[in-house]
Amino acid sequence: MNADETPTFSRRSILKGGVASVISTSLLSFPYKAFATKLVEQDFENGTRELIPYPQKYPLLRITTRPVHLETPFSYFDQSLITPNKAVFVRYHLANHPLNIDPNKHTLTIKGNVSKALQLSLRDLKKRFKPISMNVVLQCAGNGRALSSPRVAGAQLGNGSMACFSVTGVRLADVLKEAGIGEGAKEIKYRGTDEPPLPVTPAYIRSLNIETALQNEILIAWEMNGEPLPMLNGFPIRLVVPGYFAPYWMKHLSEIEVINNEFDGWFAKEVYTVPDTPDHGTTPDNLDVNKVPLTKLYVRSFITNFENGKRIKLNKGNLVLRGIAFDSGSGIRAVDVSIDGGKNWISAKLGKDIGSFAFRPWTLTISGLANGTLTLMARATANSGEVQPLTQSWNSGGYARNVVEVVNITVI
Ligand SMILES: Nc1nc2c(c(=O)[nH]1)N[C@H]1C(S)=C(S)[C@@H](COP(=O)(O)O)O[C@H]1N2
Ligand SMILES: [Mo]
Repeated sequence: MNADETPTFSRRSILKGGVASVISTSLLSFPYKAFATKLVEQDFENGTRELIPYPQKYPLLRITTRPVHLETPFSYFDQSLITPNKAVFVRYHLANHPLNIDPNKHTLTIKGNVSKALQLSLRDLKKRFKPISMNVVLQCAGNGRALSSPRVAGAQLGNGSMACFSVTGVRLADVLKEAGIGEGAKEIKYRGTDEPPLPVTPAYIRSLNIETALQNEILIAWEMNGEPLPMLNGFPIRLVVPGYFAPYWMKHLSEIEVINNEFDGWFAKEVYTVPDTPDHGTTPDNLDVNKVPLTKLYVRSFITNFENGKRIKLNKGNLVLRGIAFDSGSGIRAVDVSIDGGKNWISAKLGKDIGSFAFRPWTLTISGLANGTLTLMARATANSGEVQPLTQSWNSGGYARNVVEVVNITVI
């Protein structure tokens, strides 16, 4: 981490000041060229976003202010495989999310069908369980929603609601085993310290079945990229569910209850579901279909060094393409690239593997190109055999987009 990554304010001042009072001060540096502008144009209708600085964050694309909802400018993904903490997107459902948590007072309660209920401080977690670090991809279920066709309601997200970073924490399984899961337990139901703003608003509560919850890679994490979690990304602890969509990754985790039934709360049963059809799609005139919860990430890939509509010059006659790919944890087997809109495909060279739950970088250099328009596409295949589709199935939530994205560029 270089010098300009050092926060120019103390954690204490952020927490005390709250988000609203510090937003107007220019505390943040602008180390990246993309941030020289105040507006970012994205390639979909009504895609212009303001870049807004928040505490512990570079200026990010504003989606909403209350709750705070920010996206990472896409150009960022070309600058480093690991997303710096300051660049990681932010999303909340409810306006009353915490702005101030004392890490010495915050506790995690484990209760319900357990032989020994626990109340653990951050210190207890660090002291009593074995810490694990791994690289993971966090992706919002609605990442790319604004590209849905026909358009759908909900936060109009480009593809900046994803990130890859390292996390450090302890295994959820170790903590659950310490509490002792009782007979007949079916799920864990868990929440953070966010409070619903109105009595009629459902709290943000999620659940996972016990079998999944006991998987080794699920962590209760306190560190991101070697530093405490930024406030807006879940300080002081969040659940990390590698390979699963972000709604499972509870921020400010405060309570886990072991239950003997299936939790049917609003945020578990009503949202984050997709049609129970083979491609998980339907049509706008057929919304009355059975739904299944969205769980694991779908395989995706992106070209990161060109955005749609750009006019570019070749580098010594060469076109150099760079990008990333990820899936739900089987790892990336191949990325194939087309420059002619999908007629011909060329294998890209996969870069360093930093973990099967992380972004996998890839590159491809194509030489001897003439001037003109190129239709670029990247298509990833996971080790599981899952391949990105060439056409996107549609669902009313705009969830789980993973179609091969098209990037048109003109060589001049
Ligand atoms: N406590 C809490 N955790 C939460 C949410 C929330 O609203 N409250 N939103 C979830 C969703 S839908 C997303 S996309 C991710 C966003 O994580 P980030 O803000 O660290 O990017 O947090 C998840 N965990
Ligand atoms: Mo999300």
